[in-house]
Amino acid sequence: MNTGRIRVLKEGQDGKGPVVYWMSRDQRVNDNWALLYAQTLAIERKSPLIVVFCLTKEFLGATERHYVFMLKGLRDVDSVLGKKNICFHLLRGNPENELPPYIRKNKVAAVVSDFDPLKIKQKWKKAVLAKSNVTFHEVDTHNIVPVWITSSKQEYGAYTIRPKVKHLLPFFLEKFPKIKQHPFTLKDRFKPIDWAKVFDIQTSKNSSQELQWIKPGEKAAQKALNAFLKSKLKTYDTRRNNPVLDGQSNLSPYLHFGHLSAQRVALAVNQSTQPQAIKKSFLEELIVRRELSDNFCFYNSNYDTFDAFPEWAKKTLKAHKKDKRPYLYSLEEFEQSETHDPLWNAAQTEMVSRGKMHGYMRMYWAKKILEWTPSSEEALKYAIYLNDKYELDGRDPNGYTGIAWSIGGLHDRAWGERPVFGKIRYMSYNGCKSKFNIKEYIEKNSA
Ligand code: FAD
Ligand code: FO1
Repeated sequence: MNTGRIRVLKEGQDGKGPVVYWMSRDQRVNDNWALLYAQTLAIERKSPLIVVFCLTKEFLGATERHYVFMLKGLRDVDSVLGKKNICFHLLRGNPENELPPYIRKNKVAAVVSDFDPLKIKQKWKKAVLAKSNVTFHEVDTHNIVPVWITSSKQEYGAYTIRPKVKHLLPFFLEKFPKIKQHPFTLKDRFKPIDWAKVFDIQTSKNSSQELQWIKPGEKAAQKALNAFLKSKLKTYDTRRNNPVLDGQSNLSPYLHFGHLSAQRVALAVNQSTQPQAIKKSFLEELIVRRELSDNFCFYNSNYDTFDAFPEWAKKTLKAHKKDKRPYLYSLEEFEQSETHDPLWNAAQTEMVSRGKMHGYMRMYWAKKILEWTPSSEEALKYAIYLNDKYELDGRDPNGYTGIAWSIGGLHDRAWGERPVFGKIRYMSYNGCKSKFNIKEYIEKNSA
């Protein structure tokens, strides 16, 4: 594996015990560079290997439907690891409280963690590092090109990061080795996880929270990828921006929870027999746009605030701060799809009921929140709150970046000046009407 993916966060004195992979973002066994690297360290040390996941009570507004999806994926991880003689341990509570005592008690030899640019994760990691002096490595197994390799600074936009990623892809878009049957066994067997109990504690009985259209876990993710390659990749470019067609891949929940590796998707798309131009349009989103989001969140810790907007955008939004808004809605009215605009209401309803708003509508949805709230700061807060509460792929760098793009012109350029938006790119109901059958979209997504 290309060792550029690994960062040494701490060189400590190694314990005699097992190597631990602290799993968080990339919740899968296959195609996981952090797990592969942890196994290499464990085999070198002739140590057992344990995967540890810290299950927190809440996470950035996640609701029951998100926890059910995630926990079902983790239950699969537990059973697949068991067959490889790798233990899976679920700690309850915040990593900063749970991990340091766990590391001490089990005389952990070394810890490998996966990479996540979100502030909450950086905070967890910093706190755990401060309280434990064991060797600690970090592996970016979410991006194809590790964030710190692609660029050492926040990029202006797709046009500046694209050549950097393209140049580095040949060194990182490599095949995945398989996880080995682990040769060293943990002496004192831990008792198996009582998953029924975990679900009881974390979720209430009403399984209505469970989404019917998408199954969680690594196997389901692989199936969804195969189905996409077989029947949807070829029309992706022409259908992906039409919200009444099911033209997108629907892979984002799997990528968000790490049930599927973007590298696996890219390798599979490259191997497909589709023409280059078709592959290119999908890979632009999957690689350039997605890795641009991690670049933004990693290098700009204000990623969920007005401060992260480009200077030109802050200036123009301030200049139009006092403009009269054509409509004003409260967070409740937005949340209940109670605006005057049936198209916007349909997008909100799609997100609440299905847990996944169509990508094209997310831009319109966020931009109208800017237009119908007293300030861009308030619009940002509302958009993030709703996006993280309802999107299955929410609570993700792609979300903070997509919202900052829509409301704050991030990674975009200035457009013709107009009330409220200033030079921020505008989207209108009539613009949508000229692009797709909004009547059909509204009917399909009415509460
Ligand atoms: P496809 O069109 O099939 O794309 C495949 C993959 O490419 C996606 O899964 C994603 O990983 C990546 N991708 C596609 N479009 C983008 C994009 N614009 N930016 C970054 N990566 C992209 N994406 C999330 O994952 N979580 C979010 O919370 C989220 N919130 C958004 C909010 C707003 C206001 C906007 C404008 C965009 C948001 N996006 C978010 C980005 C994009 O809309 C979704 O990634 C996409 O719709 C997911 O559906 P899909 O996997 O079927 O997409
Ligand atoms: N990561 C964890 O390490 N522990 C959790 O309990 C946890 C809960 C959780 C709930 C919803 C959700 O969307 C993500 C959650 N994550 C959790 C983080 C997730 O694995 C991703 O790392 C980030 O959300 C994406 O950057």
